[in-house]
Amino acid sequence: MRNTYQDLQRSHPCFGGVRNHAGRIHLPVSPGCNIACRFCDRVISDVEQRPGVASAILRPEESLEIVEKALALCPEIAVVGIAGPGDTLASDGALETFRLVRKRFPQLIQCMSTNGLLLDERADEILETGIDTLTVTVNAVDPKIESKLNKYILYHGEKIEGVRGAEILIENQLKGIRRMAAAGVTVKVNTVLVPEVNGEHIETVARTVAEAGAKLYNIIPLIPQYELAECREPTCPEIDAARTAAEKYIDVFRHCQRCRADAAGVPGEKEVGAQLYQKRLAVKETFSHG
Ligand code: CLF
Ligand code: SF4
Repeated sequence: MRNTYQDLQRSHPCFGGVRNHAGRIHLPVSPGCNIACRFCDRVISDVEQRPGVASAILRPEESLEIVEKALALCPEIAVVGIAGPGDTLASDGALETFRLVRKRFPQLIQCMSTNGLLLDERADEILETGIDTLTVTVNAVDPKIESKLNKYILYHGEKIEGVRGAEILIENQLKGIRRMAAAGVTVKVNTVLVPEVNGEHIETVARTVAEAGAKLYNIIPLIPQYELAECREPTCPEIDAARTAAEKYIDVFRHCQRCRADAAGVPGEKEVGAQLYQKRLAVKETFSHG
């Protein structure tokens, strides 16, 4: 039986309206990515090809010992999340890890994050792992806007650029959200707010994902880097306005810490990742799909 949204508001640090002081550990088992967000430093997605960086990626079987140590260091940890550094469905590490963790630590809530390109396609496998919570990063539901945030997708062996790639991405994200929500998984949607690009579009995204079955919405301010290095970070009033617009349709999460893909501890309160992972992920500002 999966945890309900009501349970999760008490027990999951990213699904409560008020801070609940619960902890989470991220297991960095997903190196590669299958889309090209314009704000994502490609160092992160190319991680697989770089020997110096690959050592920071865990193998699924190594995760168990890490979780064990994390629980000893931080007993508040209630959630095992996988949020990168690439996409959780672009390779098999995340689903394999969830299966192993479920057997050894059945008490922990399992939380997966994805860009959603393969969500519908891999839904049965995901549901079989027993995850409780899912986050899908949906930055736009209009392909023209999405194409300004995403350069291309790699889909079934093909590189599909621009608006066409964005159309497929959005369609798959929404189909996937509907399917997972209908199966009883609590779905959160993250949107990276880039004022010049999707600033006026937040309300539409929030309404659309709520209609698809998402329960919670999280607006993540852009970290200006890579191709969007010239864009500005949203101001506090802009973030507030976006949250207010979204809140007409869906609950809004307000305590996001933009966690690293190898974070561990209580978000914003206690961080034990550095003690846990001998080498932190060799990436700059890690974008977590959290
Ligand atoms: Fe991690 Fe994300 Fe699960 Fe939370 S983080 S995979 S939902 S357990 Fe949380 Fe961190 Fe914000 Fe993410 S504070 S970046 S929303
Ligand atoms: Fe992939 Fe995430 Fe980077 Fe986008 S932000 S390219 S989904 S790793």
